[in-house]
Amino acid sequence: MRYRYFRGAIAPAIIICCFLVFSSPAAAFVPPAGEYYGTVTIDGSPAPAGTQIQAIINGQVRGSIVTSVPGQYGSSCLFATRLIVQPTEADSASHQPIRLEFLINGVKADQTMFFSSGIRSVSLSMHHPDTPSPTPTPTVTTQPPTATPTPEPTLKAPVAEINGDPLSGNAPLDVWFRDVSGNDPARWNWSFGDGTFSTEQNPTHRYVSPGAYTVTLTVWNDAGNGFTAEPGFVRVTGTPFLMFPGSGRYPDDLDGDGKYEDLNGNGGLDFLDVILYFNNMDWIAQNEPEGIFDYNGNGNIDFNDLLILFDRV
Ligand SMILES: [Ca+2]
Ligand SMILES: [Ca+2]
Ligand SMILES: [Ca+2]
Repeated sequence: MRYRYFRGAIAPAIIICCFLVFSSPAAAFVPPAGEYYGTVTIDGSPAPAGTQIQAIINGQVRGSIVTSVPGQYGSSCLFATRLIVQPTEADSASHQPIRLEFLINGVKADQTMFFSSGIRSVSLSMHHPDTPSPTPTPTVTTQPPTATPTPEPTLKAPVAEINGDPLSGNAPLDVWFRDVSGNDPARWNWSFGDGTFSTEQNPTHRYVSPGAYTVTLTVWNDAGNGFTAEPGFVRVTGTPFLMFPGSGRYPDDLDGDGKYEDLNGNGGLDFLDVILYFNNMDWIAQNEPEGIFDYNGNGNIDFNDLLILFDRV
């Protein structure tokens, strides 16, 4: 009876065990650990101390470190704590290069590389997506190991749109124009409505005469162009801003305080400006926007203004 039981159940079990033992393959090669260190940034700023960095192979965590100083994980020092990455036997079973990814506080880092043993410096960065995402948790993504390349975003023709500041005021009026076009234009052509133009993206322009100005912007990129025209976009009031008699340039406000001291517009404050002021005091009062030459702010052009200008030379 015992023998029959042996033959019926135990003997096949022993045979299966022996088969399993002798048929299992030799242990696969496990590469030595890699040790990583370097800089780490989040959205372009140094990652704060306490940031968790995880090394991911085949969707599994194979190493982890928490930073102790801002913007840096591990270091090259001999005894420093580094991010130790230890692939498993299964990771190396395919005999293919081992793909290594990183998570920074649970969010995928910008860098992906092949694993290598030994000490290695790798600068890591991570950018949160523009759309608000749920609080990142330090769980492992279940992405397949081979990352599929994201398709290139297709470029669209730009849609022109403009802004500016200020859009009204007395002459001379300095307006800072801003390009707020959609679809990433690469070239710009502004027309300020007074016969002047600019190819800067965000130009500043000085209006010298009262009026309502139509501002246009043409934009280009590799996919096409866009155009917008804004009638009456800039409204300039007050007295026209003029060049001084015999001067070929507009006066200038050298320090941006709203008072114009470079009367001949040669880029500096000098005795010629004082002489020009002295010779044209009546003319200024009658022709120019008075306030910008009224240095003492008493409401008229007087000798005290002249002395103030003289003192500054
Ligand atoms: Ca000034
Ligand atoms: Ca001058
Ligand atoms: Ca005055």
